Amino acid sequence: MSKGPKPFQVDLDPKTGIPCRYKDKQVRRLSDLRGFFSDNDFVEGLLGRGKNPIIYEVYEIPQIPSEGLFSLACTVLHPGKVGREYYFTKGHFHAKEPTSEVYVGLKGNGIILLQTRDGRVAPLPLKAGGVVYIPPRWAHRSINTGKGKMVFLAIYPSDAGHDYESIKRSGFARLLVERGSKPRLIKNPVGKGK
Ligand code: S6P
Ligand code: ZN
Repeated sequence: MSKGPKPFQVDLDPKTGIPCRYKDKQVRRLSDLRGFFSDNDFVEGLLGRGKNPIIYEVYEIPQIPSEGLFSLACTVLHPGKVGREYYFTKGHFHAKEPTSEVYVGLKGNGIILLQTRDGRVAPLPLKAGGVVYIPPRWAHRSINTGKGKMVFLAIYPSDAGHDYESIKRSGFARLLVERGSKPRLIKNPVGKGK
C-alpha cells in the first residue's frame, strides 16, 4: 500500500483568508489575461501606458496528481474593472473532465459563472459563508462584483488539471458588466453558447 500524504491542518488568516502555510503562489496580472477580457483595445491601452495591475493571486496547497487526492487553493480576486467588465479569473474546464470542485466563500462577494461545452450557463453568487458546487464538465470563472477583495477556498481533485485554451478560444456566453453602477449579466456578442 502506498503511503500517500500525511493528515494536516492549516489555519486561514482571519484577516485575509490566505492559508498561513501554502506551497505555491501564482500572481496573475492584466498581461497574463491578454485575450480574455472583451475590450482588447482597453487592455492594450493600459498595458501600453505601463499599467499592469494584479488581477488575482492563487495560494496553493497541492497534492501530487493522483486519483483520490484533493488539492486546496485560496484565490484572492482583486476588485476592479477592465472597461465595463469586472475583474475575473481566466476560467477553465478541468482537463480530466469527470472531476468536480467545491468553492467556499471567505471574503467579499461575486459570481461564479459556469458553462458547459454545449453552451448551458449558470451564474451562481458566492459570498463569505457561501458554498458553490461545480459539477464535472462545467467550466468555471470567478468574477468580483464587490468593492473589496473576493476570497474563496477551492477544493478539487489533484489530478483535475486545467484546460484554459477552450475558454480563450470561445469565451463565456455571458459577460458581467457594470451598468448604472450595478452588475448586469449580458450576452457575449462573440461568445459561443446559448
Ligand atoms: C482550480 C480552481 C481554482 C482556480 C483559481 C484561478 O481548479 O478552480 O483554484 O484555479 O481560482 O482561476 P483560473 O481559472 O485562473 O485557474
Ligand atoms: Zn477548477
